[in-house]
Amino acid sequence: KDQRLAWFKDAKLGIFIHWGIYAVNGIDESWSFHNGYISYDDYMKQLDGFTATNYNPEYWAELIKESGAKYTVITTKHHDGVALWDTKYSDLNVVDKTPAKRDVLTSFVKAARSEGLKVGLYYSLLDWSHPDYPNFLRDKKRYTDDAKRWAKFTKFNFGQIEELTKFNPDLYWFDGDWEQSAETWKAKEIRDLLLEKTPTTIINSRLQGYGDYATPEQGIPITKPDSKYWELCMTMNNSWGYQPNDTNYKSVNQIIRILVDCISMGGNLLLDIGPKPDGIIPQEQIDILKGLGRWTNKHKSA
Ligand code: JFZ
Repeated sequence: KDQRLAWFKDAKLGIFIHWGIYAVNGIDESWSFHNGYISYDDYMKQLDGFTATNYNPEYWAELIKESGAKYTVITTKHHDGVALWDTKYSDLNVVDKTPAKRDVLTSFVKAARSEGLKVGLYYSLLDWSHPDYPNFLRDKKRYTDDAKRWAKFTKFNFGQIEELTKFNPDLYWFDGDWEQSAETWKAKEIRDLLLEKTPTTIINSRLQGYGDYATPEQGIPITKPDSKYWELCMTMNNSWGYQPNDTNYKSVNQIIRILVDCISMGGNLLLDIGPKPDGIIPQEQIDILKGLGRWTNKHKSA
C-alpha cells in the first residue's frame, strides 16, 4: 500500500473537475432534481446545451500543471448518470445524447498524462437515472427489496467501472456510497476488481470502508488526522459545477493558507473547478489556478 500511495503522499495539490450537463443551466449537479428544485425532465433538457464547442483538453491540462498540482480528478459520471465517455452500458452519455457528440474523457486523460499529471476518475456509485437503481427520492419508489433489479443494476455498475479501468487511472474517486451498504454495493468485489485490473491504483475513501485514504468531513482539520493518507476536497466558490451566479470566490491567499494547512498536516488539497458547457473554464477560476502557480513555483521542492 505504501508503495501504491507514494506519489499521493507528496502530491500536495490536486485539481478536481466537475463537468457535466448541470453547467448548462448553472445549477447544482444532480442534487437540483433530486431535491426537487427542477423536474427530472427539465434537468435532462440540459443535454441539448452541452456543446463542448470550445473544449480544449490540452489547455485544461496545461493550466492544471501550471497551478502546481500533481494530479487531477474528473467527474466521469455524476449522480445524474450522464457519462462523459462512450460507455456501451447506457446511451445516457455525452456522445449519444448531447451536441458534443464525442467522448470528452479520453482526450482529457491523454492531455493530462502528457503534462505528467496523475489522473483520477470520479465515478458516482449511485445513479439516479438508472431504471434499476432504487431512486427513491425521484419518484418515491424503493426497489432495493427487488433482488432481480438490484442484480441488474450491479451488473451495470460493474460494467461501467470495468470500462473505466481501460483508462488505467492512477486514482479512482468514488462518490455516492452512502446510499447503500458495503455489502449491497459489493464494495470488496469492486476493490478487488480494480486492484486486479490496475494494480498500482489508489482508491479514495468513499467506498464504504474499502478505500485507501481518509477524507476529513468537516472541512480543514484542526489537528493532524490519524490517517497517514488524507485529502481535503474543496470548492473555489460555493459550487462544484459551473454556477455563474455564485461569485463568492475565495482569494488566492485564502486558498494558499488552506493548502499550507493541509500540507503541514501531511494531507493533500483537491481544489475544484467547474468548466462551462462549451468547455471554457471561467476566468475567475483560471486566475486562481495561475495565482496558485505563481506561489507553488516559487516554493518548489525537489
Ligand atoms: C459529493 C457529491 O454529492 C457532490 O455533488 C460533489 O460531487 C462532492 C464532491 O461529493 O458530496 C459530498 C459527499 C460527502 C461529503 C461532502 C460532499 N463529505 O463526506 O464531507
